[in-house]
Amino acid sequence: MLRMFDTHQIRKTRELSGRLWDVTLLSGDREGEKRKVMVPGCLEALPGLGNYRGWSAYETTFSAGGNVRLECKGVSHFARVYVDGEEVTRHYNSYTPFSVCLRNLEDGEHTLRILVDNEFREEYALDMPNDYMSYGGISRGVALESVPDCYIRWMHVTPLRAEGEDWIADVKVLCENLSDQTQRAAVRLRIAGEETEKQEREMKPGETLFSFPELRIHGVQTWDMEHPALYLAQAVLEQNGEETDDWIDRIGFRTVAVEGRRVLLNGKPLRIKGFCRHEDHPQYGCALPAEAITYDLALIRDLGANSVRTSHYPNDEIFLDLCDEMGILVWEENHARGIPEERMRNPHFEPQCEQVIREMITEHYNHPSIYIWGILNECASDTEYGRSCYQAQYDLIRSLDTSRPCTSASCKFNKDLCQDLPDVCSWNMYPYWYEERSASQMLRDTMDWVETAGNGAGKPFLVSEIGAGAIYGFRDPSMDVWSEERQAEILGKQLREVAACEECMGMYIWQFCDVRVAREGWAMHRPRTRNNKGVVDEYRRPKLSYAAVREVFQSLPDYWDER
Ligand code: ADA
Repeated sequence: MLRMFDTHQIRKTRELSGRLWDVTLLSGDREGEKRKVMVPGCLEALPGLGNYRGWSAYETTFSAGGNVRLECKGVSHFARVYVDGEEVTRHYNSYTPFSVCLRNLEDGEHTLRILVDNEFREEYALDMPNDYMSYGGISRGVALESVPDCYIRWMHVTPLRAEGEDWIADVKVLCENLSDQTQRAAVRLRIAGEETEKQEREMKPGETLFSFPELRIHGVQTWDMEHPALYLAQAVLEQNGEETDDWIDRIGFRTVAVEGRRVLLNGKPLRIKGFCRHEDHPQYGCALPAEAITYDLALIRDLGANSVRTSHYPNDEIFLDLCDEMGILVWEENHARGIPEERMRNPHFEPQCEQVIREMITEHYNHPSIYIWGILNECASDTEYGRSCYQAQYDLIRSLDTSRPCTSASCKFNKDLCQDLPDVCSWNMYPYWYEERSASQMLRDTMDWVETAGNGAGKPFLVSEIGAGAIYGFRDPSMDVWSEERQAEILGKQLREVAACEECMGMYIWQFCDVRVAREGWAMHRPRTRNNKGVVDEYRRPKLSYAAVREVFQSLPDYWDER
């Protein structure tokens, strides 16, 4: 399953995932070993391959002819894609989709071979041994589509404002002409069941953008957390009076704005009660099926939370689709955790970060649940060079999307040079855990500094991480470190103290569930080679802190003006 709804009615599509592929391991002492592997899936979730690093070759076959568009939703970390033995594209970054159009493929059976590498290498600047597991494999779905020479690449719908019973929206549709001749084509829109406008154009070879500003959409409901009303938007491409291609996405009508110290959803000041969540599961690695993601979201809802931060990379669209449906707000961020200046100076770092941002925003633009974009968690925001990267990435986000605010999570107290750049100032803090100070004190100190020397005066302030660790099943009434009792007590104190601070718009708990960490590098020193700050363990079994969090979160309303 690639999405929670059909994305085409006219274009013929087929999923190449949801089936077994042949995999040959190509590295180390397992070289030559063959397996049948479910795609999507992670190599490390297979018996005996829990720590496999290196190259592997995934193979399957498909029957098709004519123009074929092949889309991979995520291959970790690096993919080289071959059709009938010829390399057709390559892509780095595990957490964003990529596609390739093959022109005039001969009718018949073809082989698809994807070489996958999950090694840590200099040229993969965003991956390093880290406080989460960098899994390997074709970890998200693969689609095969038949497209005409002129086809639709994407459609972006920007809800602008409600007017009585209606909504006003901007729509942009990007089309591509794969041929070397100019062709005439029209794009027609059907939004929320209603035919709207049609535009006809000459399409030169390459890309053509069709823009539909200020469209009036009649009688649609506003999307919000309580009533996440969703509608289908379809762009249809017509040539010579025939419908030749289409693109369907699911949209919600809502606005996000920043006003003073608050982020407003449809004009109402949001109070964030959230969890940071890694895509991680002992059985599936990072390739959680829809059922497992749904269970996570059900727990998150039960805990009284209203938001998830996709730390530290863009997530699978199934997760985003489910958040759209369940009215759960999403902070989605690019792929970077704790990267020091030295590595930010790697010549691949900036282009790779920017590519992730481009792919993330282009592909996920229409999700109403995404209310904020994040970048560069705990990177070198305390150096001039680091600042230049933050600046460039914020500029890029703002050039791609003006309808959402942006932020980044910092831990560089007293040294951060970047607080003037984001729309929301976000801080990771671990009072009572890594720090002796109380949560109220840490919050006060950080906010005072951001307001004055930090150059972030007057902006919304968000706690982007707060938490403590516990090992599931370790009970100790004397509250020793790693006991469930100690985590429950610390989290209860942290949350109550943050909730009492009205200038702070909300908080994200680090983290939803325990996760595997790299066995290479510093993180391997964590007990069990896991980051144990989950409120549930890796099997989603609630720790004592579950009840403590639930009590606080459920007592807090979703908006600041509701008492
Ligand atoms: C940081 C980081 C997280 C995690 C956390 C921790 O704040 O952003 O990824 O490593 O610390 O558990 O210490």
